[in-house]
Amino acid sequence: MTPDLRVYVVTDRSFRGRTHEEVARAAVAGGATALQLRDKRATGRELLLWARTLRDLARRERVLFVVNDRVDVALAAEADGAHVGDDDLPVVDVRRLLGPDRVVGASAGTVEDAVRAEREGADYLGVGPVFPTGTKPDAGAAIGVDGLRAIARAVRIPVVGIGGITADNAAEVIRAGAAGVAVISAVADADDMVQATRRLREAVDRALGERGGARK
Ligand code: TZP
Ligand code: MG
Repeated sequence: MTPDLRVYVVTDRSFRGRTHEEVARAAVAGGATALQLRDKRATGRELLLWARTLRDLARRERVLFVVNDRVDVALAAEADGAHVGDDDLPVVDVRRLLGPDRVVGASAGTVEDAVRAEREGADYLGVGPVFPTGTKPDAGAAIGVDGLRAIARAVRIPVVGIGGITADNAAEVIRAGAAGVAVISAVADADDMVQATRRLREAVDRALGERGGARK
């Protein structure tokens, strides 16, 4: 399946006391096309409960749902897939565990990482940080839209930009070759999360339209 990654909202409990469910509901109401459950502090048991809640919501609303880091939780919750990075199981093992039909996402900050993840069986890449971000202190230096463009050109699978993306710079990310934008604080820390998601969706759809419908 080719996932719709246009507006990919990563839930986070670090903003304004909002829960994963509150962020996810607002995101879907505003037009998010994909949800990722991300929580570095939760126990496996807690994560599974949230994963089931978000999985139900995502199914009802027909958006993609993936679990960050934890392939076991993704499987137990029957999520659509999992997203892994350098500290998690290698993509090749995640693919083996999830099988051919679930979605495997991988983080990549360099062309080399990206090409390897594609070869190992990733369905899409989260590429960044595109812009500086305070949300992930260990994310490394921003690669800019030029870094993103180089990665998007080097692989055939779709890439989403992540890191410091807002409705104001989302179009640049799409113009650099991304299939969508992944955001945390632009939604989770917004005064109005629904409206913030809607603005992202409008910016992405407009930029994709101008690019000529090339939705890799
Ligand atoms: N991976 C690279 S940057 C980042 C992650 C998880 C944080 C993105 O958060 P924000 O608030 O959208 O910059
Ligand atoms: Mg991870």
